[in-house]
Amino acid sequence: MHDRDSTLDEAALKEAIRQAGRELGFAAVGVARAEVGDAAGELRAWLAAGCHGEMDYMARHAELRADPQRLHPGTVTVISAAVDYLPAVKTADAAGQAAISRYALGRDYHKVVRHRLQKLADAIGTLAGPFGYRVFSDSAPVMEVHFAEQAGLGWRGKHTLLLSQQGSWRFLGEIYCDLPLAPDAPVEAHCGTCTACLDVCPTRAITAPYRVDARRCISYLTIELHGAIPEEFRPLIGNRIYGCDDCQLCCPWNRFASLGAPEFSPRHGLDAARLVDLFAWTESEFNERLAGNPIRRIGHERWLRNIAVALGNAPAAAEILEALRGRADHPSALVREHVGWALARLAATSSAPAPPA
Ligand code: B12
Ligand code: SF4
Ligand code: SF4
Repeated sequence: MHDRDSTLDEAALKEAIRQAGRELGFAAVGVARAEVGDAAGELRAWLAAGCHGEMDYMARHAELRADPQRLHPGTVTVISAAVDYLPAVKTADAAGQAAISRYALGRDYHKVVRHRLQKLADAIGTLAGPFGYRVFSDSAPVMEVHFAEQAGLGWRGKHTLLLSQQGSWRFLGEIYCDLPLAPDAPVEAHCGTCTACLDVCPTRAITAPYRVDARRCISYLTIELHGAIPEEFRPLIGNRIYGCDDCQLCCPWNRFASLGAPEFSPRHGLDAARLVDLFAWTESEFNERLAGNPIRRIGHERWLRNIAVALGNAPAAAEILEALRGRADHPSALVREHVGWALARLAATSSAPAPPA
């Protein structure tokens, strides 16, 4: 294994790592054994049921996900870390306003979290001497929620996300390493009899406590899915054009959440943007304005697809009809089809008889 320059004992080293994590702005840092146990079987069952939809990488890398040593040889310990991201946002309730998931309003977390983890790994190297490691944040087949739970960072909420008494608005990241640190103890779960997240989900994607069928989840439909959004879900998507926060917004524990780092604050007024304005962005405006933001990954075509659906769910105002008609001849068949759907829906809803007074 590695040589230790330091005289720190195991417990003192772990405390020093936690302290270094706090200094780097992590909300929590904990240690887990690099073993996935029963979670591997549950992952396989979820895949066998087809819940991953078109996310082929989930099936392709299942064995690496279930076996940390295969992903990074020599790994015996997972240092799990959480970063708060909740931005102070304006509400997206006004008619014609776009709803973008809170995690995607500012800088891309993949880079921010991995950069911070690299600094934590450097600090650990100073404390413990040279060691073998690799850092991740949603960047490789790693069972992030499982390790965070095992490391005592919180419990798994019924919505499947990691939840703690400080809420769930947290990104997760890990350091796989060869330091034989003693694992922390998992914390007790505090969902109790609450089922708010299951009840509130607009598309009934939380099909049972602790199980999300991604094919029904608005986050999957607006971010991961490449082709047409199934028609049954379009009216339920409302004005959500990128991701969905509903199962977290309703969670009672999120009343105790802290605001996140300034990097995650909304850019370009994305927390209060109008659908018609975002729909008017050209491809180069999309690429320029969203440089460094996670939304850029879906590309301009899917951006227009998503906004077309939201416009179809908005009130049939003249400027909305005009914006949709302006994209009716878009070169992409995907965009044209969603624009056609939106125009037909607005025509049907605006000609429907008004309800009796
Ligand atoms: C694939 C993925 C998705 C998919 C699938 C989500 C899912 N729940 O599986 C989609 C695109 C839908 C998605 C959406 C979102 N995601 Co996501 N996603 C991931 C990813 C890459 C893998 C998750 C995974 O392994 N899923 C596979 C299934 C099998 O795992 P699981 O649902 O956790 O199931 C476990 C248990 O619940 C149990 N289980 C499964 N079925 C059953 C059934 C029963 C009956 C029981 C008892 C148990 C059980 O076994 C499983 C294995 O332990 C992780 C990053 C990572 N590498 O881990 C981020 C991650 C989970 N996502 C994250 C976020 C922020 C989101 C969104 C909030 C984004 C948004 N605002 O739109 C939503 C939330 C939706 C939700 N309620 O899950 C964060 C969550 C942070 C946190 N606090 O936990 C992560 C950790 C990324 C990160 N690094 O921060 N995501
Ligand atoms: S993110 Fe939205 S659609 Fe997905 S499970 Fe949560 S509430 Fe349901
Ligand atoms: S809404 Fe209720 S059931 Fe869902 S994660 Fe939060 S506490 Fe648990």
